[in-house]
Amino acid sequence: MSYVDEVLERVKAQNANEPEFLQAVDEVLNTIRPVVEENEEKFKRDALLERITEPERQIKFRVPWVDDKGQVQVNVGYRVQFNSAIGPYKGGIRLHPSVNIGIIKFLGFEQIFKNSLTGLPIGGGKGGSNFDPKGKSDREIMAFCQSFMTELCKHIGADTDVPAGDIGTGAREIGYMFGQYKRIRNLYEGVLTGKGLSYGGSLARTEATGYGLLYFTNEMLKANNIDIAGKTIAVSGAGNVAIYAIQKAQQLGAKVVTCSDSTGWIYDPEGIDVELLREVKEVKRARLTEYAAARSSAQYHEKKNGEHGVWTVKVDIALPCATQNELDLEDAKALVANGVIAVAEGANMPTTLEATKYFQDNKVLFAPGKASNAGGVATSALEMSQNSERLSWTFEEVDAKLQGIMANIFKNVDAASKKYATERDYVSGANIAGFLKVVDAMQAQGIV
Ligand code: NDP
Ligand code: 2IT
Repeated sequence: MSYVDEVLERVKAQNANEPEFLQAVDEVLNTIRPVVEENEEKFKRDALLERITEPERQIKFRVPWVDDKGQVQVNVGYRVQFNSAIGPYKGGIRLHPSVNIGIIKFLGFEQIFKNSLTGLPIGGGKGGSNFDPKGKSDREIMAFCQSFMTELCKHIGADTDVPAGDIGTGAREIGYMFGQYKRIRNLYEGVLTGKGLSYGGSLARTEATGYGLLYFTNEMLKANNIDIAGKTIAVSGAGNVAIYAIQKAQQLGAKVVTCSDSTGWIYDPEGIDVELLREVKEVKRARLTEYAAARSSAQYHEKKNGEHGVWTVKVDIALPCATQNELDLEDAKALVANGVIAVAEGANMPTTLEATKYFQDNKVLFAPGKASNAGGVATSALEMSQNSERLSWTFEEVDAKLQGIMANIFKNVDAASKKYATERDYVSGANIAGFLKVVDAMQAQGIV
């Protein structure tokens, strides 16, 4: 049995109840085979793959808080510090009722390679809680965030581990967490990114993941002689990544006709009104029914079990920006039958392994999230740099750096796919390019 297969079996046996983590490991280990085979003996002796698939540290803690009725609620908090070979742990905090250790481990594992691809000195980590922010008052959100940080602050720091936003964690939550960190640790430092502009946040961090997704998509299309202008796009999600993906797609001359949230989806053949969407989602924190009510061209579809939503619409490009495994084989077949030419992941692992393979087999250009959504964490690293030098750069400076980083990621992913896999296999390209730097650093640092 090959070394990769041995480790895959071991990881499956040891993490049997963590399907998302197994899925992420399966994809990465299977695509880095050519590099592992070149170094099989050394990697095996050094247990390199065993080490890279085992988090350096996992923290699990109780998060008690008092709701508006005076009732005490208890959630579970997590931080997985996966790999610090190339820099302090870096990755977001997810607040969603579905959160469990397997989901946080999958996200932390993906983050190792994504962060490596940015070319910036950041290791991989992720955190979160099964807390559900939906329907909570501002005071309840603050109570939760303060309790969460009261424990988490013992384990993080500007040079140790720097959390940020993810599903359910935006500027409001980061603000409450930052306040509590500063209060307990008595340190004003860049311990979190995605901060407000008045207390150390970076311009363009809010937009960065969505904008970066479009910069990457555009690079991929240009390399294949395709113009994004005039193309029709389906976006899923209606959160931070989706909103700024829609905005940048429109700035590049494309037309985005869909978006979705956890309860329904919109088809708007005139093109999504992004300002209205921001008002509904960022300001009112309301459902997409409010978007449809305010816009006559929009059709609202309630989400039903087994219904395939935005992926049934005929489009040239699909950008899944909501959550993991939201695009399955049936969706992929529908998109291909409708003539889709490119799929780029804004979310983390939104496409199932079977759907990814179907796209690749059908010559659809496919950009994996760890490359195409890396603009968010890259700009977080730029926020860390600004905090360290106690300066703030202009929007244009940050945006220009983000564009350069995304173009560079595409160049490296493309080159790695050509060198080690097949041309246009950007999944293999991303995993290999991300892996090479981390492995080099791990080997240089000895058995740790
Ligand atoms: P938000 O919380 O801002 O938005 C998430 C969106 O997806 C919301 O519209 C939400 O619906 C919808 N959604 C969430 N979970 C589900 C679900 N289980 N089923 C259906 N819809 C769902 O999160 P982000 O935009 O920040 O994150 C979206 C994705 O992008 C995630 O996979 C995240 O890990 C990834 N990502 C985020 C980055 C960032 O910088 N924020 C960076 C890189 C990747 P509703 O409005 O009803 O809540
Ligand atoms: O998945 C991700 O890359 C993020 N949620 C952003 C992480 C970060 O540290 O900015």
